[in-house]
Formats: sequence, C-alpha cells, structure tokens
Amino acid sequence: MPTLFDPLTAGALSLANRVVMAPLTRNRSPNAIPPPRTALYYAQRATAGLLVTEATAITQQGQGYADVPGLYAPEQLEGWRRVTDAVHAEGGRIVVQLWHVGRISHTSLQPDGQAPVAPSAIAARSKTFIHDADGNGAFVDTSTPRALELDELPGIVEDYRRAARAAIDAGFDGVEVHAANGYLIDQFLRSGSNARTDAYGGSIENRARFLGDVMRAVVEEIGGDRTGIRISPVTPANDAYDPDPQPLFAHVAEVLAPLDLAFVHIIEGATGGERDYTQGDAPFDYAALKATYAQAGGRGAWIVNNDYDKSDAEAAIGSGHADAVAFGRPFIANPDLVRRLREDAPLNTLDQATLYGGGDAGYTDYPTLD
Ligand code: 8OZ
Repeated sequence: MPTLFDPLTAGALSLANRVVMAPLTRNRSPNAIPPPRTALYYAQRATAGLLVTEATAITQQGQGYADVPGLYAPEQLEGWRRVTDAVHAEGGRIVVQLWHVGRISHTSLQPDGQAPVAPSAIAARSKTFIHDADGNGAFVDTSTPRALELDELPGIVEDYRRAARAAIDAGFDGVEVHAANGYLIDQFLRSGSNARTDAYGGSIENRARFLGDVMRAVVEEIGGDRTGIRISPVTPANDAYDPDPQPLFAHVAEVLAPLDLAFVHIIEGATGGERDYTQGDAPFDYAALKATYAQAGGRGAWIVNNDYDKSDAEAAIGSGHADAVAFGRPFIANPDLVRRLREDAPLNTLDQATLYGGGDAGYTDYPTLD
C-alpha cells in the first residue's frame, strides 16, 4: 500500500512523493508579472511532489483580480521562466494553473473597461479585489457580465491552447486547467450561471461542451500526459450553483477519460471550507465519480484537496480514495511541509494578514525546521 511519501507517476510527470502544493492566489504580481521573489517562494517549496502555481490568467479578458499573474505577455513569461528554473534547480516539478475568470471580474480589470464575459449575462453575487482610482486596494462587487456570442468561443479555446504552449516554452512541466471555483469553465458547467439556449447550454452534455473543447485543445497542443484539470463539483465559491452535480460531473469524467490526462484534481466540498459540504439532495459521491472515470478508461493521478491533515491524507492514499493529496494553506506557512509531515513536526501557523498582496513578509520568510 503506498504512503504519502512514496513516488508517483502522473502522466509524463514523475513525482518524488504524493504531497502536492495546491494553487494559491497571493496577489503579488504587479502588472501581472511574477517578480523575482516569486521564484524564491516556489523554490522554497520544491520538495513537494508537485507544485501547482497560483491561478494565472491566459488573457487580460481572463483577469479578475488586482496583481494576479498572467501568461500572455513576454515580461510575464520571463517572470515565469525565473520560477521554473529556480524550481528545477531544486529538483522540483511545477505546473501552471490556466485561468479565465469569466464573470468573476470587474470592468476596471478588463480590456478598455468593458464588461467581463460569461456564458450568460447573470451577475455573480460575489466580490473581487481591485485597485481603486486612488490606487488603494478595495473589495468590490463583481461587474455584470455580457453573454459570450457563440462565435467567440473558439477564440477563447485558442487562448487556452496558446497559454498551454507558452507554459511549456517557459519551462513548466505541464499545466492544470482551472475548471473549479465558479470561474469561466465552471460557469458553463453549472445551471446557476448558464442559461444559454445554444449548443453550450441546457443539457449536461451541452454545458460540458466548453470544458471538452478547452481540454481537447490543450491536450492536442502539449499532450495529455502534461495536462491536468481541477474541478470542484459542489463548491459554492463565487456563487457557483448546480442543483444536480452528480450526473453533471459523471459526464465530465466521461469527457475527460479519453484524454489520457496526467491528473484530475478534485476539491471536495466547499473550497477552503467544509469537506462534507454539498449541493443537491444527497451527499456527493466522490468514489462514484472516480469509478466512472476509471470505467471510462480515464488515466493519471487522482489528487484530492481540501483541509486534509496528515492522518486524513494517509488514510485517503492507503484506502485508494486518492493517489495524492494537495495541501493549500499549510504550504504557505510551511515551505518544508513534506519534511514536517514525514517527521510529525509541528506546523507554523498561517498569518492571514499577509495572504493577499504585499512583499516578502508572509511569503518568503516562513521558517523551515533548520
Ligand atoms: C482566492 C482569492 C482569489 C482567487 C480560486 C483563484 O478560488 C482562486 C482565488 C482564491 O480558485
């Protein structure tokens, strides 16, 4: 029976252990360019079996928050090259999370101050973080989006493809497509945000079509064995809602299965909250989802996430519930989390005040055991 500290092959990625660093938004990339300190931050955490970067916008239209990084301008890619070089120098593996926020944005962040785009013109009851007219940080309501025209969708799929290619060119070992937490792909999936009457709305098959288009384009470009996906079947994050997630995500599993992915990464329950949170009438059956994926021929590592501690993680891997476990907040405060878990060492506590925005404090200055 494997343990948390055994190696794992995930497609083309050979992981030294099964402790994954979850994607964590830190809002420390002014002008969407990861600064030099970001290379140090990820390199400090390179003993993780796999690092998944913070969500990274594939285009300016995909931006939804102040100071989050991008993957579409040369200076952004140079910033990421510093990161991948630093992580590889430490022997780590790193994939970038490809992000389009859809309606979770604000006109002030969009090209020419336009409305954000979404499957339908339904505003999210959600906040985002921007710089106001005086340059001060402010939490504001997300802007009402406009519905994407059918003929705009292939262009966004191409944006994902281009970003995947740029990621490999910048030295990443692969990509994780962000299909979770109420952002664009998830907005298409869930009926609460998708009221389309064309081939991308209505039935489960139609609502999952955009996800399939994006995943096939990325896989065609860089290979399934360097591609993963993150989903969150029941999270209410960013006003995500669907009354019947079990059949919806069973279909998603069937769409993903033929793509020979490196991994599927699942947020169980409410992102950053209760793991047993659910939407719909019954508790979500994650084992059934995994079984559907396997029966449909799905490959790669099954990574679970959300508030796991060492004993939960060992149990999940020992029972076959998962192949690897992603840790989020504990990795911010503990660069040497793998060693601390292995040695049952105490964990540093997270400083909430330095989570979003700022410089080195609460970013690169958390102590290791040495
Ligand atoms: C926290 C703050 C802003 C964005 C997600 C990318 O929830 C995020 C995010 C998290 O997936």
